[in-house]
Amino acid sequence: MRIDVVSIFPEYLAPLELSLIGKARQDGILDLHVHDLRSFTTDRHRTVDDTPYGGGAGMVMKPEPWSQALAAVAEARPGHRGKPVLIVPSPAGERFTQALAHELAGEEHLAFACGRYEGIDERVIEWAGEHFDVRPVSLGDYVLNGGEVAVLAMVEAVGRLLPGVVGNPESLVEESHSDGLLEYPVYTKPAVWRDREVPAVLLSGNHGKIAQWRRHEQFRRTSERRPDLLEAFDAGKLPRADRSALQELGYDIVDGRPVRRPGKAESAG
Ligand code: 6GU
Repeated sequence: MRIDVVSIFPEYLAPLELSLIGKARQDGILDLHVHDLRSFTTDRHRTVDDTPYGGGAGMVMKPEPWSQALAAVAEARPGHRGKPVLIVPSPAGERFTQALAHELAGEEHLAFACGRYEGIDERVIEWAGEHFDVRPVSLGDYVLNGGEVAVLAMVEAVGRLLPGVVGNPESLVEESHSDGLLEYPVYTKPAVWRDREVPAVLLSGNHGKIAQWRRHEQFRRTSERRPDLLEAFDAGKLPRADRSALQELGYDIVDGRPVRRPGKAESAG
């Protein structure tokens, strides 16, 4: 996969040389290029921003350096079919999810346009549609100073899904959000630490029981921390053990979705 990132702070992307993503680049799995937006300016001061039409606080990124940078990125694309995807990190974008990470991991070429200040002149986003499949994307409902930190998160989430990046692909199967539930809690040695014991079932050697306990913990955690996820969970054709786990946690299955049983107080455990 090829990835191009355009930013006025290319140094912000330095962590992409580390760890698994850094290794993926060395191994030739990820061909990542970071571009300095200012190198596409033509004035002496390398200006990238100006005051907003209509007034208001802050500055807006000028269209010309962006169009030059994005045209160069669109040119550089490794000769293939279709438009590359241009991700525009923005709190006003669609939500970044594991599903979107999987979708993007299937692309040959991704580009990221890191805005700063109050954002990029909207005409650039419109024009870019001629060369890219443009997707404004948000990490969540909070505001960052610019797209760089969001790009670090998205490149890591996408990059680790590329074949050969994560050593044991099974790690990708049993993790939070891979099946719409949060992950179960994990423990390692010692079996007793500061008077706290590892749940006995995990020491039992009974793999059926362990799998059942872990599944129950996934439902319990998701119910406690992310009831929105549990209510959206496809409970249509669950095995009997899963149905009773949901029952125990106070959920009925209605039209294939878990629905909190009314009137029942939070049950213990
Ligand atoms: Cl993707 N960008 C910025 N600037 N702020 C954000 C964000 C993205 N996601 C949440 N807040």
